[in-house]
Amino acid sequence: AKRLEGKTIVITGASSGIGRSCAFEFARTQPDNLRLILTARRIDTLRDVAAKIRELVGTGVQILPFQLDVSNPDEVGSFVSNLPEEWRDIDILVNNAGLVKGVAKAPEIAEEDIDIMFKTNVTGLINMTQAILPIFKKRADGGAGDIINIGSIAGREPYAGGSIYCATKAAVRSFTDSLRKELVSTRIRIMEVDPGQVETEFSVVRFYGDKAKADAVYAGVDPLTPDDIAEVVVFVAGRRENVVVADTLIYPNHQAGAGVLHRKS
Ligand code: NDP
Ligand code: 8X3
Repeated sequence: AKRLEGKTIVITGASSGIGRSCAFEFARTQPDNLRLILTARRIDTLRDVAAKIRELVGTGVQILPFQLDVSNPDEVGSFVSNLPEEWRDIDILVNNAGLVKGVAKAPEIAEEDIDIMFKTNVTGLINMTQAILPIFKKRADGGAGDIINIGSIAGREPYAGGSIYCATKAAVRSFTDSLRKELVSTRIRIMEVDPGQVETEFSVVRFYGDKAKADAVYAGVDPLTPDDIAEVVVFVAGRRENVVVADTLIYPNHQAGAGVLHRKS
């Protein structure tokens, strides 16, 4: 826990699911001295998350809710310069914002769905990384800081009805691995956390708000909770500086691949 003391952490997609849980878990682990910059499109929801964290841990954790659409390159480009000065010395970036739209198969995939998945999951994550890296690179030893990218089992095992989403997560994986190699002479750590099935708003978003369809995804199975993934994210961030947990894959017990789930009938 001491290792996270005084850190400034940016989480994208902190209004829901895994990102939201990461905010709580960082705060719970380091309640005395931490700065959390919580970003997403829904600023009111971020303010609620911030209030709940303050209720739980008090004011040792400073929280800045900040509206940011990672799919908008201009917003990402001005993100750091729009932060209050004392919030700009970022130590950890959790690139979590992401989404899936639909289960359509080619040639029926809507152009706008293709576009939003790539803009958010791939270009957004790359733009965030490029926005923050200059801060890391100014530090001693060639630079220091952590980037934790949320990938997915879907980036390792593509499945029918998920071609675009799977392609975006495979792109995250390639970008992450290249980046780690580019930065090998620095103290900057590039880490990827790949969840299997986690019950969040993910499926509600996939089915365009249809809650019944989303619930059916989790019927008869026992998915991970977003807190399960947050524990791993905070664990990798909390290792001593010479330890890089480069890559992890986390399944619920009934899962053994993308869509390979034991379902109680
Ligand atoms: P949720 O839908 O619960 O959360 C997604 C978060 O991303 C929300 O906070 C949302 O906030 C944010 N977001 C979406 N688009 C943007 C955008 N353009 N700019 C900024 N923030 C955005 O889903 P999860 O918590 O499950 O998803 C988090 C990550 O985990 C994603 O990258 C997802 O691909 C990955 N993942 C999820 C798995 C699962 O089974 N649930 C499994 C493997 C990986 P807002 O709408 O307010 O902008
Ligand atoms: C989410 C996991 O397999 O439901 O990234 O697409 S999957």
